[in-house]
Amino acid sequence: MSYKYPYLNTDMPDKNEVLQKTPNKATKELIRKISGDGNETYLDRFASQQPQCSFGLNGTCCRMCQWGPCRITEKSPRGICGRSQDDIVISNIIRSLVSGLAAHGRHAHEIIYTIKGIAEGKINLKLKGITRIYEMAEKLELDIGNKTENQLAGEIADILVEDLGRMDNKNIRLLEVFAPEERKKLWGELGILPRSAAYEIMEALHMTTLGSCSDWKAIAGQEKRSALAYCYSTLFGSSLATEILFGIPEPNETEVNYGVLKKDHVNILVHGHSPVMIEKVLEKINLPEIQQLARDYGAKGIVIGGLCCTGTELLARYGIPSVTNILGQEFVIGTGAVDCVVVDMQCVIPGMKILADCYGTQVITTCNSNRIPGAVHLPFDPEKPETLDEDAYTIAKTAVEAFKDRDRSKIHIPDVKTKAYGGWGYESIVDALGGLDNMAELLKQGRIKGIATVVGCNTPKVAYENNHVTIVKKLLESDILVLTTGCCSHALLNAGLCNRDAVDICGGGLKGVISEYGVPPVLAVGGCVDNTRTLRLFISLAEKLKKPMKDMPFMFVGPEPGNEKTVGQGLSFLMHGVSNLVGFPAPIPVPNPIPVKGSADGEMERGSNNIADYFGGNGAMEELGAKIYTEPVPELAAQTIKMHIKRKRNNLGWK
Ligand code: MSK
Repeated sequence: MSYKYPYLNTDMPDKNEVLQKTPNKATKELIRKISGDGNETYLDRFASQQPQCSFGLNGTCCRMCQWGPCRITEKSPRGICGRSQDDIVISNIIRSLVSGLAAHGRHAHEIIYTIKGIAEGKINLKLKGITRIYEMAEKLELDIGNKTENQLAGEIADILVEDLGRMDNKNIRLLEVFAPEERKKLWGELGILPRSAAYEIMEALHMTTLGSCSDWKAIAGQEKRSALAYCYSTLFGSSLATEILFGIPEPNETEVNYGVLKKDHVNILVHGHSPVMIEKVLEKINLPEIQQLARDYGAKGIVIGGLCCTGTELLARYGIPSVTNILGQEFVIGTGAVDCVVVDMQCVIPGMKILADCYGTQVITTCNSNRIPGAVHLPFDPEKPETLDEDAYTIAKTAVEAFKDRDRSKIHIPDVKTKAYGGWGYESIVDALGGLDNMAELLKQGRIKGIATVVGCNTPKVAYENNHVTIVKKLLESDILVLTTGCCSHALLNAGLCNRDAVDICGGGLKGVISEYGVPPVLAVGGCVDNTRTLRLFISLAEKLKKPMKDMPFMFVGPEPGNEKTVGQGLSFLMHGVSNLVGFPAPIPVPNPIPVKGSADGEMERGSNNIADYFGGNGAMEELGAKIYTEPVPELAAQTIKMHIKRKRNNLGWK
């Protein structure tokens, strides 16, 4: 059964449909187990929320002042203040976008201030990304002279801080040094070059508050400006700073999936996005006394498993097994085998703690922005790092101590483990595929028909992980190389697609590439901020082939959009001329087909509204050379992506 939403041209799945379609056998077992234990998950709460509000789904509810809420209908086409549907819809979207920008900005802030703390000798960590320090210093034209690596990193951090918070009318420095010339010129002509994350958030909220801007096109302009701030200040800022801090990732082989947990071990999960505190906690867990403590309590050892983007960061750097993503966080608690979850920031849902209480799992929060009632709280603050070592030790000890007190009678760990090859970065992809010249040639010859970055969250609105996995399998069959990050990467890692053995499902061209170069068909490139690695690759390949980005056979795919942060991910690529495909209609009224006036044979034409026409029609295409497609049915989504890539190749004269 599914929940019907005819005005969106789609359905949403109930628990039975998820059980039928979700690709991971372990997930099915755990959904049944948790229900059998009498506990609820997001699937039950999603059912209680049915039907979801049509105004919310269409983005036509305005809550940007205290006169409303106002809802747009045929009877009331304007809000109380006179605001139009277009103004309301675009304002809701930009507010989501800048929420995501704020989240990544806060993430960037923690990482960059950690670098500053290390450079000033206040934080007891060692910078590992020396190559990145020198590359950035050169790009930012710093005077290297006899400066130490820490001094240079400190100077780079200062520039990244300016990019987060600059108020005067100057460009984001990372945009100046990393964006393609052709795009910088275009953005300049469109008047959408951003100042900083903070300024653009301020301006977006300002423009959309009561009595401010009532020109939807001007708000759309601010949306594009904010998307560029998102991309270059917070994504590039976080990703590059993390590489300076912890080093550039190298591909490594490991095992992933729920079966990495062990009944007779202490099982600790790490969750969130910013792995600074956890880096220290790992150091403490490896201390002989903590290992001994685990044995004293009867455990045979300690297992660390990764959730969400902290999970993908640790997989990339240390080959630490990842387990699952945002919508799997309750399922893994339902194994009853998790002793402790250490969380930092973002994507930690309250339902996880509710279930943790049911299974006796300890939750430890480590970021002041992410408090959870009832959790042990030991925050990391890079500006007050004095207790970092001591707190990390307490976390390691508390996590191990949780093992001895827990009821172990409800444990069921699905026996599902998958071999995976993760930890790809910009440099390692280019090296593994024989250099940029060779990669460009592989694309031109059609051995790789195109590259899709398939990324992002999960949503309860499509059958869990089914869109991610189905779309990617179809793309591989058609010789489209896939790069992935974030929660999508957990689905693909667990499905065995980030493993060379998946070669058999690829088309002939891609099969040959995989066999020749020894790469897996899906390259897991890290957490959600690491989409910058893919963007750098797209930019470099377009430059190598002397083609504008908009002409290249590339696509951004977000099959299961969920978090507000996803809005900026897609728009970051759109701004570069890379079209998007999203797996569920955005909160924009769907342009439902309407009968052609006077047609006797039932002919239909595409419906229309300004915002859908801008993003999904000719507006963005004419301005940026890219548009957004929406398709919730995964088989049709894959078809759309293949057609898009084929069209690009035809226009380039490539077979
Ligand atoms: S964790 S932002 S649900 S990818 Fe980065 Fe996953 Fe999306 Fe959070």
